[in-house]
Amino acid sequence: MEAGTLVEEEKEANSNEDGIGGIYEAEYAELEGAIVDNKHIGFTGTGFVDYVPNRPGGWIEWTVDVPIKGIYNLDFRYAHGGTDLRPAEIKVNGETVESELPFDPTEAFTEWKYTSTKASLKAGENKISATGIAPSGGANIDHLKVLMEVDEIYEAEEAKLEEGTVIIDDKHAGFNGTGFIDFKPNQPGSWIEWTIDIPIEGEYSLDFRYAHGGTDKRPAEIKINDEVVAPELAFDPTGDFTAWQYTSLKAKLTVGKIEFA
Ligand SMILES: [Ca+2]
Ligand SMILES: [Ca+2]
Ligand SMILES: [Ca+2]
Ligand SMILES: [Ca+2]
Repeated sequence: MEAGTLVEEEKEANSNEDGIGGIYEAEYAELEGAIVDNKHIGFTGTGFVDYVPNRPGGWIEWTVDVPIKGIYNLDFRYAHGGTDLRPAEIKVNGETVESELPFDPTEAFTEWKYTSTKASLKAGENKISATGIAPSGGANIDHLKVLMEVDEIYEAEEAKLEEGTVIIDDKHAGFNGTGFIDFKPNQPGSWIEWTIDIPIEGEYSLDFRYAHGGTDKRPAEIKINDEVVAPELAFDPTGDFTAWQYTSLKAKLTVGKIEFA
């Protein structure tokens, strides 16, 4: 099972996707040597920031609030319809984390792409800035996405198992780790229980990797800390015992035990 990404976390700043963090629009950030515009389509929020005038030194500074300390991806969504390079200096809380992050041409001012770096953020408010350093300043910036990925794999063969109702096997290729669990004998009621650690409470995606070469349906009941969160999660045929697929659900996690019966 993959205890995937934290999907949602309540916070006031903007929207959120696939991780701890969120999207911070450039047009709501603090600006110097830059203006808010909306004349090129495709942006999120209400517009984008254009470094105006086109010369080095303009900056955008976001205040980013994250719930826990850690390494975060900083993804800057931008467009640059010119042909020159428009790198920016990225600072976090006054320290340079990337002296020349590339913001290369995207072919059109309506073609938005991400350029990314990583930085350590502290819990609470962080100031993140992008200063245009090219002779013509920076690219047009739509938003900053700040995301800490929580992506852990928990092997079934290392989980807690009920003796006599499951076996650890490795006879079908394609598994991760050292093998897989086969519910054996084939009867209802046996279970796998994972204990998982998450950095922060929230809604996570739980992805179970499985194979089922038969034609019958093999749903499972999913419990978290003894509470049923999915009475019948589908584990439909995958066509072959070596054809591994994911079946997924989203659930709120605090600290965890995941039972699979
Ligand atoms: Ca400009
Ligand atoms: Ca925007
Ligand atoms: Ca495995
Ligand atoms: Ca079986």
